[in-house]
Amino acid sequence: MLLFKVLPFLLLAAGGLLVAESGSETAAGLLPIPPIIGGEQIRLRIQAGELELPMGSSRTLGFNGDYLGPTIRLRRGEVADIRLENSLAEDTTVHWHGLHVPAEFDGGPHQVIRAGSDWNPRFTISQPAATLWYHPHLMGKTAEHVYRGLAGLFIIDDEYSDSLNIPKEYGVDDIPLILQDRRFERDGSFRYAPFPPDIMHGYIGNAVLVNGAYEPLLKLDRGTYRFRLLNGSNSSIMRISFSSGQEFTVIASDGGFLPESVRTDRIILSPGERYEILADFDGTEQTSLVTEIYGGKTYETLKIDVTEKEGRFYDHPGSFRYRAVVPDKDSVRRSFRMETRGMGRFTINGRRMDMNTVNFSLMKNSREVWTIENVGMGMMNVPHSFHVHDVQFSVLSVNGAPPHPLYAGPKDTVLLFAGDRVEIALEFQEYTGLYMYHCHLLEHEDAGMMGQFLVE
Ligand SMILES: [Cu+2]
Repeated sequence: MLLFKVLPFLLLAAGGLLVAESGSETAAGLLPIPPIIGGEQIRLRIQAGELELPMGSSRTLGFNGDYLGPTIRLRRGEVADIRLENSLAEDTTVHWHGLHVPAEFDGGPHQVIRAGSDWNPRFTISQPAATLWYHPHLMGKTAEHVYRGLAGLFIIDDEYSDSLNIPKEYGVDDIPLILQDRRFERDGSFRYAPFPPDIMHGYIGNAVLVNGAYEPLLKLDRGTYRFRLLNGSNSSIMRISFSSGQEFTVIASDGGFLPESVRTDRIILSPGERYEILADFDGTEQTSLVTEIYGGKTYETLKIDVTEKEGRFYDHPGSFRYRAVVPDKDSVRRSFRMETRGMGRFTINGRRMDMNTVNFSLMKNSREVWTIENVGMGMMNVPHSFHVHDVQFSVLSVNGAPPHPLYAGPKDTVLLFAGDRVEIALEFQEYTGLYMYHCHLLEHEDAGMMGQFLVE
């Protein structure tokens, strides 16, 4: 299931690939690192901007800047007090993806931040160390707002992550990588203008940006580096590796550290998923981070130059503390059929998202077992990713077998190719209210592949 299936995947790219073949002398600069923001009050201004890239300039959106946003960083136990100012001429929302938050502050489609107004969510961080993120979630507009640049990382630290002997210096040996494909037009800009096939297959790009930059350079001393990877694309499923073919160690998934680290030379991230990896760079070499888009092309996304300077090497931990969600005998079972019923009709259990319909209710302080199935046939054979708000869940099985070790840790988003069936265990604690579940391929989500549940 974590290998790419060889499926005919019709990619209808509008326009051609207009990015000049890049040699070693591209004008690209150093990898930008989003600044850290934290403390007692966090201010985020949602604003319009312009992103300059080697191919041209694009009209974009950002938090406190032209494109993307700062990395929010808080500790478990701290209060997140966030003042968002929407300076746009249109409504939006901001959702805290992967965070356990009160429903009223979840930032889903019901918590609209009107054009020109403020929103002040306030909640206590009560979950383990993890790499999470934030992005808009306005009904029918999520894809466009994220595409234009509204996204940022949200890092949580705790005593356990402090105690680990792993790279921790943000931007130095602990490096955030937000990967996003974008479709550049003939004029060198990107914009969000989907045609009906783009809804079916996702708004797939013809170049991949890292932290909002095109083929940037990362200069490293010899040593061990930690990368926090987010697939921030709208719909592209990405397979990530190094051009050298070197192996690395995966230490964390969506919601925090894995029970056992995983040694591999490639990982797949569907939109919204995160992994943290440790990679050793020994000797002077040039390598790059390679991104292969499912059904699309392969890109050398980030150039990595290793200098002769001796940095620090770390042993890669073999296991971590992780408390899985274990169903009990009272656990309610539910099933979710993700189904494409024709062009633009994306359903879960036969229904499209309706703001006025609560799809089901469940009890606070209960555990449940959900079975999710991608019911895909023929032309409707497309991947989906299933995301649940408020909780980190445990994957019990994939197609009847125990999950791959990469899916054995805390998750909030899972990838399902056509025909796949995934069983997850969830625990709903502390908060009541209305939360979303949906496909995280944003074109599918906006086309209705979403529902809402009420915790009572
Ligand atoms: Cu989908």
